[in-house]
Amino acid sequence: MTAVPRALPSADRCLVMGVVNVTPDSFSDGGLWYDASAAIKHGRELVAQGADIVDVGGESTRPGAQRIDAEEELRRVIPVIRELARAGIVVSVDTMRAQVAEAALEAGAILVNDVSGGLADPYMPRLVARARAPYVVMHWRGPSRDMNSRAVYANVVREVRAELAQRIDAVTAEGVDPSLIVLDLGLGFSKMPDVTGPNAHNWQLLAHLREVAHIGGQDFPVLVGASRKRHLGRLLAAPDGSPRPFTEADDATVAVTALAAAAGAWCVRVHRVPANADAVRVAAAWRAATVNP
Ligand code: PMM
Repeated sequence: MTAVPRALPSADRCLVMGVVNVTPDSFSDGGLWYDASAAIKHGRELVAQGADIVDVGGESTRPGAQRIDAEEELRRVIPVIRELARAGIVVSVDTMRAQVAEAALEAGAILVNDVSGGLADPYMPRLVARARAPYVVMHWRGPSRDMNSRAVYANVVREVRAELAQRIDAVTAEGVDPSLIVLDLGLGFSKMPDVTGPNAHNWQLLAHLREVAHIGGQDFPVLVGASRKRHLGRLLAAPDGSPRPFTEADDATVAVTALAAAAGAWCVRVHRVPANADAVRVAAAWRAATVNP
């Protein structure tokens, strides 16, 4: 593969990454964009609505999900990535496989979003290093099928930070340029959805996102993937305790986006773009006025 020097996408505000799950079974939008032409149309729509990046994934990571094989993953994502990239759209590929990342970069993706942070496929960091691609390293403790059993922390902020620091060491040892690394808190991945108390893992990480990403004296850019996740459904539960369905958690996602962007997040990964695109602009104005009163 040709090594193209790439830079991290950036703007004077938090970026918005719109999600296109080319899957029959993703948590919140499984089946909607399973057909390539529907996925391409949706990707274009997300950009028209204000997305800076379109994240294309072919494998569901919902709790309990089983893995699909590489051929099926390639079949799902490559035609979609090729077409969106051809239209000039900044595309990221959501994959844990080096083989899929390599084909996606060749098809025009510019960023590799690896929810396993290089743990699922030992070849991934080297591939990313050779391609000089921006690399999202998410906090991950193991496959989705049994991730809830790994959601055990004495201090979630300290432990996630330490585990991300280990991943940074591991991937940079394979040649990944630290200036192309984005960290992700891994919301919902081996994290309990509690609203308060010691198991409010997602909320504790969100409230300390800058601290989690301050590693080795460097402030790494942070990607926040809170959209429609279980901790929002739990927060917004009905009086009888039944969680709010994920399709009715988009307003809460926007609230998280505003707070995360105001706290300095680099990017938010969201399913519904328009209100989130507004929220990052609100946060940018808020931050600018804080810096220049
Ligand atoms: N969440 C999902 C999939 N990919 N990638 C990153 N970097 N961060 C996330 O939090 C994340 C991700 C699962 O959500 P979905 O199936 O609803 O898209």
